[in-house]
Parts: sequence; C-alpha cells; structure tokens
Amino acid sequence: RHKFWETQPVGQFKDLGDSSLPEGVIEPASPLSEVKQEPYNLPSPYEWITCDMESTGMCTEVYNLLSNNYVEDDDNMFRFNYSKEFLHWALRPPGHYKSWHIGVRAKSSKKLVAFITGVPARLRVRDSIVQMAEINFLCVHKKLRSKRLAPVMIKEVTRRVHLEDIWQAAYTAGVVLPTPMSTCQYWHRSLNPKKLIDVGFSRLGARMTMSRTIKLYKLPESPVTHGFRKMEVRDVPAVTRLLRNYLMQFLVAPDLDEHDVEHWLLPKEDVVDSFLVECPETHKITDFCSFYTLPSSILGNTNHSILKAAYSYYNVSTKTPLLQLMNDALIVAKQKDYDVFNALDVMQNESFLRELKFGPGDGKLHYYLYNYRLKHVLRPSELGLVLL
Ligand code: YNC
Ligand code: MG
Repeated sequence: RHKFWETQPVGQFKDLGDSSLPEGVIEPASPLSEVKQEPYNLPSPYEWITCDMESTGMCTEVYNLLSNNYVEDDDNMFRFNYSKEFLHWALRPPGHYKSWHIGVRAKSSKKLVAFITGVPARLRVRDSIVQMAEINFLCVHKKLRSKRLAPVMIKEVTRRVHLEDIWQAAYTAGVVLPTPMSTCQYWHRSLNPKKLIDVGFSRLGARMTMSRTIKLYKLPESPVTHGFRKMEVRDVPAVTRLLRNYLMQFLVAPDLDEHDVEHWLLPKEDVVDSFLVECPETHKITDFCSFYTLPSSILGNTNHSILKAAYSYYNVSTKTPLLQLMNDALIVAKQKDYDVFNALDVMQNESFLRELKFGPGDGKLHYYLYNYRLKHVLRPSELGLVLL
C-alpha cells in the first residue's frame, strides 16, 4: 500500500501488465494560473526556506544535514558523504532555479531538518525530448522520520517545478515505489582491497589470502592508451558531439548541449574527473570516460572514517575498446587514491564489469519517471542516464 504514491501521476503496480495504456504524459499540463500559489502546509513547528547554495553558510548547513541523515547501506555501515563542493556543483547546472533547493527548518531553533532539490534537465525518451526536473537529496532528519513529512516535501517541490511550467521529473531511489522504469545494480571494483576488507565493505574470498587478494586487484602505474589525457575546456565541442552521438542508442538519455557538457563533465577537483583519447596523429577525439567523487562515512570503525569512492559517469568508446578505456579509468582512480570504483549495469557497462573484476553489490537502484509512462520496463542496458 502506498497511500501517497497511489495519488500521484506515476505508473501504478495494478497497471503493469496493461498494454492498452498509452506511452507518454499521464496528466496533461495545467494552465499556470491553476498552479497553487502558496506553499503546502507544514506541521506548525516548521517552516519552508529556499536554500541559497551560493552561501557557504547554507552549503555547510545542508552538508551537515546530509552527512548525518542521508542514505545508508542496508547494514548501516556506510553513509553517503557528498562534499560541499559536490553539492554546489550538482545543484547549479545551466538554467537551475534557486526555488527548487528547498529546506525545512525548526522555527524555534532555526535548525535545518529536511531537504529536497530539483535541477532542470532535458531527457530524451525514445524520440521525444521532454523538459524535466531531476529530483535528488530528499532527506528528513532521523528524529523526524515516519511522520509523513516526505510526501509534503515531494508535493512542494512538484508545485515549484510546475510554477516553471515543467510537468515531468526523473529520480532514483534504493526503495521500490510505484513503479520503476528500470531496476539497476551497482558493481564494485576494489582498488584498495586491504582497506575495503578492514572496514567490512568486502570480505576475503574463499581460499584467498590478503596478499593474493592485493595481487588480484593490482593495476598498472599509469594509463596504457596512447593519447589518454584529462579533458580541457577546449574539448567541450568535440566531447559534446561524441556524447550526443553515443547516447542516441539508448531509450532514455539526457539531451546534452555544450553548456551542459561544460558544467557536468569538465573536470572539477574531487567532484568530477573526465579523460579522453586524442589520436596522436590526427588529434581527433575518439573516446571519453568520466567518474564523479562520492565518499561515504564509515560508521563506527576506529581505524578509518572515510571510504573514497569513484562512480562511473558517462563513457564513450568509438576506437579504444571500452574494456581498455575503463581499465585506464581504474588506473587513474587508483593513482588518485580512490578505494573503490563503482558502476551501474547501465549503458554498455555489462561488457566490462566481470572482466575488469567488478563484483555485484547487494541493493538495487531503481529509476523513476514522474508523470510519464513507458509501455515496458527497461533493461539497464537500454538506459543512458546516470543521476548523482
Ligand atoms: C523516496 N526515497 O513510500 P507511500 S532518493 C520517494 N522517494 O509514501 P515519511 C519515498 N518517496 O508509500 P520518512 C522515498 N522514501 O505511503 C520514502 N518515500 O505512498 C515515501 N531517508 O513518508 C514512502 N533519501 O515522511 C511513503 O517517511 C512516504 O520519514 C513516507 O521520509 C522518507 O532523493 C525519507 O533515503 C527518504 O531521509 C525522506 O527516510 C527518509 O522515512 C530519509 O513518513 C534517508 O514517502 C535518505 C534517503 C532518499 C534518496 C531521492 C529521490 C527522491 C525522489 C522523490 C520523488 C520525486 C517525485 C517528482 C517530483 C517533481 C515532479 C514534477 C513535475
Ligand atoms: Mg517524516
């Protein structure tokens, strides 16, 4: 039973087998004059705020809420620890709306107790380009859980998205809600196996010693592909062409222009890393790979407090085999001292995961669309979208 989600324009479980329902928008857009002008009501001890992510003080408050209350693994051993710089980047893409960075504070203490955000994005679904909001960072303080605050947060962000005349959204969650457009799995490639085992992220395999395990995951000192280098601002046009062309093959993918590529993919230290292959003879850019940085706090380990994780982002191979390109990505991540490299089974990732010694994680990641129905659930390999 989903008392809230049953009231929303999303695919419902009861409709899953029903092929008579059309693909596309579920509820048509309303005239803007019909969008509710006032915020939804909160329980009286709380008030809405719009979070100015330009202000370092506000960035710190959001960082503190999330680092103490955001997503944990099923065993509560790790909690995402998005950095302030990451939040600043993730929430301010081209055309972002400040009004979509929504906080809730206690009126008396002024303490930030809940958060939800949207950023604008164009997504292509088959042949249609749809203006959407990507919703992320929904968080309610641990002491205020199970009080039905989340539905109010979601309705309020929806209202503010509607005020900008946008009527669709995309989001991911670890929990099953009505109803996933696709269900993906995380895979993990150990870079620092000793630390991963020490903190309980992974375990020694059967009949494996620590020294055999370290040897198994050893990587070359530096990338092997000739012409492999960091992306620079002068590469934005070529990377945009490469990526746009590559993403056409997926059923759902972002529609990225040069401004988006500059924001989302130009390297930003400890936030996003991007590399490409420039042919040494022709100077043509033939391949591209990228990852973002999302550490996790290690809860209750006396020796280590942070797990440094790289997450595979967008990768394109046209000349260098994808396997070799991703092996080079692992090598640079190891050089930069990441403990683990994570990747979803989206796009063509299945083609390298096993061979490059990624192991399947527990826990799934479900992808959702709001107010847009697909006729069939997508295979992960049909998805060309990575959300942060
Ligand atoms: C979730 N993650 O099912 P029903 S992901 C959406 N996304 O509703 P309460 C969620 N809905 O089933 P709590 C959800 N988790 O009765 C729960 N729900 O219909 C639904 N965790 O509300 C749930 N962050 O306030 C139920 O629950 C209702 O106090 C229950 O709060 C939930 O960012 C939460 O995992 C997640 O901070 C805030 O547990 C809290 O437990 C928490 O009683 C740790 O809520 C952090 C965490 C979620 C990360 C994410 C994507 C969010 C997408 C939201 C949906 C967006 C829709 C599109 C809007 C724009 C539309 C346009 C146009
Ligand atoms: Mg609640």
